[in-house]
Amino acid sequence: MSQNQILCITYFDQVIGPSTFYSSELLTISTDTPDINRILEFNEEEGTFIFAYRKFQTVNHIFFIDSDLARGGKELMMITYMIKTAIFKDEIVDVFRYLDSKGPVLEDFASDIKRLNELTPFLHVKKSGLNSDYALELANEELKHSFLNIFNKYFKKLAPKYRLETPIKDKRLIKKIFIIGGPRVGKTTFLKNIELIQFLNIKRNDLPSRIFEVVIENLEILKYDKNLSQFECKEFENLENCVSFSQGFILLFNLSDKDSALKTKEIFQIVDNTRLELEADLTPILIIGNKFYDKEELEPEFIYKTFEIKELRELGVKIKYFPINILKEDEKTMDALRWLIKTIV
Ligand SMILES: Nc1nc2c(ncn2[C@@H]2O[C@H](COP(=O)(O)OP(=O)(O)O)[C@@H](O)[C@H]2O)c(=O)[nH]1
Ligand SMILES: [Mg+2]
Repeated sequence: MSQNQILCITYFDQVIGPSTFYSSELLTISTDTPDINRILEFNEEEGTFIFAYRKFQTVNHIFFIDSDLARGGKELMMITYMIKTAIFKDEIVDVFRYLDSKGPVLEDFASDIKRLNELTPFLHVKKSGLNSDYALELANEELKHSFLNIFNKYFKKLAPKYRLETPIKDKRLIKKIFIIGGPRVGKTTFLKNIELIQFLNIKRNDLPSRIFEVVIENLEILKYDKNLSQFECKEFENLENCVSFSQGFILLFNLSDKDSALKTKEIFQIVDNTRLELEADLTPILIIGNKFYDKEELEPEFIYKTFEIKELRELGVKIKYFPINILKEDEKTMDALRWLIKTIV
């Protein structure tokens, strides 16, 4: 089976915690796969859910097996099927629909696993201190054989009949939302925090919010040099290309620091001048004043004036200002992002 698909079974070991029971491929940091064990740590309800994670999109089924040996009388297990995809809107919808449709297959798979008699006693064999990638390696031949029979049967059922594999994206189709701001205003913190919020929200299961999560993956900090003469993003080393492929901007500054607002505006002005030279339309702009400390905050009037919010709005630009402590106010952060994404999607 191709590397673009992985089927993985995890369980909650009473001694070690979340552990891999078996996987079609060893999951390491370098595989770019989500931390499945962490998913299991945060979820203890039976059910099927989809989780979008950078390069992998996953469908997961959590289930219990009755067991006299387990604390609470139940073993906790999870089946995860993931497909590697690029992160652009249209394809992602297809992949999600596909994963969504595979929920019942995961449920049948779980029923078959539950019928493996030797499984629950085996889950309680002490495995700590033993060096193995998967718990299954320590099982007897009979359990291994019967488990792998089921595993392979369902892996086949899950595999797409047609190629879902995403080709290398044409650079011209790349769309970016750039985070722009002066030094130490919280750009990295903002990005990291959004990833975390997304992770903790994995239970929200409707298709629009999944697409929303995926759009988040197009966020990127626009890099610049000290003199503001050189700009680059992951794909492009000049400002013209970065701007050409932008679909929105997030302007970030420190809400207690006037100079920080002016610096962010200065940087954005260079970006916008390039946009004007390219005769491109101005894409939506989200402005976030990051509330850092308990210090006094800049007046909204100053911010409106600095960023020319009123004038731009009159020109038909979608632009909105939100004061937020990006480190603490997750809900507000997501509301602001939701506003931006709604104007784009
Ligand atoms: N108290 C507080 N500190 C923050 C906040 N946002 C960022 N920081 C801190 O400010 C520093 C600069 O943040 P960073 O994200 O690296 O800024 P960047 O240079 O714009 O990427 C770091 O030490 C962060 O921990 C915030 O909302 N509140
Ligand atoms: Mg940074």
